Amino acid sequence: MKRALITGVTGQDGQYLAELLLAKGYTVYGLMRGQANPKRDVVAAQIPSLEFVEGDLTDQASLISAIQETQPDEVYNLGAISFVPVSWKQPELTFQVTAGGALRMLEAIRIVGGTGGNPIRFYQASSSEMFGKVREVPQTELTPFYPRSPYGVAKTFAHYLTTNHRESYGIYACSGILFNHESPRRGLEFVTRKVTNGVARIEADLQARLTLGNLDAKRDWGYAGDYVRAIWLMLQQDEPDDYVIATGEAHTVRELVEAAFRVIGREIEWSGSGVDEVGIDAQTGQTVVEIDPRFFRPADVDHLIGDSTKARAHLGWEPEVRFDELVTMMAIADLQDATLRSAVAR
Ligand code: GDR
Repeated sequence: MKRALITGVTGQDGQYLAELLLAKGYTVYGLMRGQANPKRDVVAAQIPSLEFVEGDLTDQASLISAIQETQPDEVYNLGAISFVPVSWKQPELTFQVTAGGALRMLEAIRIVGGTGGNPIRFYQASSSEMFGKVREVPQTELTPFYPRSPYGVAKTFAHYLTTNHRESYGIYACSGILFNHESPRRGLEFVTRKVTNGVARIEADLQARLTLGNLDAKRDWGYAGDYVRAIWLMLQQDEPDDYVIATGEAHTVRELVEAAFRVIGREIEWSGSGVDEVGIDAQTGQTVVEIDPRFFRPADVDHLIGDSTKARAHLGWEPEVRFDELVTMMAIADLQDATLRSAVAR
């Protein structure tokens, strides 16, 4: 039976990946930091078979101990400060966790090594944010990086370091360059969930408006459940390599808003421009979307769209959930939740 260690197990991808590996018969350990971490109970209730091991991506010795204790066949490094705007406010912490965490985990693997001729395989969660101010459209494994945030810079460091440990020490180490991937488990701070949750709350009369930033940003949004399959496949190959994981279809934030309102049968019309742009409910004439400059970033990434030809050819991976289906899945989950809350409030 294989053993896996996941960092970032309390996040969206950590949970989906843990469930996938457990279903495949793995023993799965989640790295858990802090004292009485409240997220532990939440994840333990959700995934009862998951085991925990103490450790922190900013503490080298704790990672060495975690590897020694769990003796994993595979390590999935998903832990990061993952909300891009936080990285301008706390750039040093972002570097410590997102970049330094990958360095420390790779070093822990190098130092401890595997048991009985069974070397540890390593997965690094790289990001389309590394492409930033994109040099070509769509982006492939060969597209040069131009990160536009401290987060993107930290992920780029971790990406190159993973390649470096592969080439310097012969570690089976892969980076998955994952484009945005979402689900009903996505945090409320990310734009997809903010929109589907906002639309559900508007429908349930719990809020009047959605307040957003840059409506023109384009993203290639896929389903997290599909993307963790690709992550697992990367560590099952004969040779380690890096792969872009994307749907190949991009939409603006504006289109995301329109799609989410369509789920509740409302059509949105846009009026004005820049920070004065508003989204109006075509039937009622009410303003349901407005812009707040606070949600703009010091530098944004305007047009991400990935070409995952290599993953499709080498891994046999295909995304199964498309944009409209994804938005519908998220909006329906949020509608159920909002309806319940609204009933309780009454
Ligand atoms: P991103 O995701 O930065 O791409 O990183 P996010 O959903 O936060 O932003 C996507 C785009 O939407 C625009 N936007 C808003 N974003 C948020 N969060 N809130 C708003 O109100 C809003 N209005 C417009 C943003 O400007 C941006 O252009 C995600 C994270 O999961 C990373 O960790 C991961 O590496 C990448 O995806 C791939």
